[in-house]
Amino acid sequence: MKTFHNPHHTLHQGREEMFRGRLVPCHEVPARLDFVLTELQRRPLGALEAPTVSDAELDKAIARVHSARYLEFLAGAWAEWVAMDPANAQRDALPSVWPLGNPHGFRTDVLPHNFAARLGLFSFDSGSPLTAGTWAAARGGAACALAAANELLAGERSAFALSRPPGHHAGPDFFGGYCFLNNAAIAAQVLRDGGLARVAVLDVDYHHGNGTQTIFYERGDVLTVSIHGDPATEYPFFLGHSDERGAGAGKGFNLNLPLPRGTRFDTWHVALERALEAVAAFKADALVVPMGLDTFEGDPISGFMLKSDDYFVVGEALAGAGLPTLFTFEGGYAVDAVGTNAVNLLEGFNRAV
Ligand code: SP5
Ligand code: ZN
Repeated sequence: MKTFHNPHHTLHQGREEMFRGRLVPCHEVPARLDFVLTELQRRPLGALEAPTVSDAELDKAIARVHSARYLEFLAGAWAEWVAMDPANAQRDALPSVWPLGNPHGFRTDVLPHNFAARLGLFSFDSGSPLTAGTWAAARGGAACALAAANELLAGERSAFALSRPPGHHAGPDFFGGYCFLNNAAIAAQVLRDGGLARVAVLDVDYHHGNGTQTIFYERGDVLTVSIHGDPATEYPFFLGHSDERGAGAGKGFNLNLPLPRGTRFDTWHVALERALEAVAAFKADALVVPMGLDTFEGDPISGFMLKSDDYFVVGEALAGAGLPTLFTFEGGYAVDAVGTNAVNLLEGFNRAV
């Protein structure tokens, strides 16, 4: 399994995130990726390289998933933030005002001139600082997703897009949950555009993959499945319930398997089997796995109880789907365990293929 890692990831380095009225140190830190890299050097799974894709190909792949006005905003956000106040160069941009839901609510069709207003328009939380290097880092991550998808299209059994910031909370035109570009969705769409008729996404991060669900909600060609902490109590709260089954042409092609905080591996594994049954019934041509390791018992912001050895079993079970499989790197905030847990899962997959 080839790994494409993002050499630009350290350009995104948020300082603080808003949490219950306080600014607390960011959980989503560069060391997360470094721990995975170190573990991959210790236990190699295959070649480890930076992606080499053309700017044109990359722009095209990103624009298949995200709206033009969102991408324009993201690309220019830092310059605008600093233009508001030169002192902003020393601070991360965090939104503080949002247009609440339509219909008959605030308008989202008219772009405000005020940058702070647009920062809110294109986001859904104040926990995801946008920094000087966020765009470059996120773009480097999308390049990893694209390169990994190309790898599958060339006939490889698997590939790993190792990048941060993560992606699965980012929607067509919003960031949040530490995510800016939805790497898993970009990969899934590249696979579709490369000729695969049906692509399944099986999200195993602790948090519901709301961005990915939203991107594909009305489509029948991409199945989205997510196993996650019950949104009644867990972030992102406002999506991820079991009655969300898709809409229009996508009706029946979204499956949410929420589990209560405190869930242990035996119960989680039953949900994984259900998820894999849905993938099999869909007759997918490829599988994309947004791989979050925040299901780990030691995770500081999550509530499942998986142990490091359990990830071997998760990888094996995913391999059992028998599909070309692409992994992205999502959450996992027990920083010194995230390398072990990620490579355990991928090694479990490799052993079983
Ligand atoms: C990709 C991903 O896993 N995103 C998760 C985003 C979760 N954001 C909300 C986290 C709340 C953090 N709680 C801070 C506790 C401080 N003691
Ligand atoms: Zn997560």
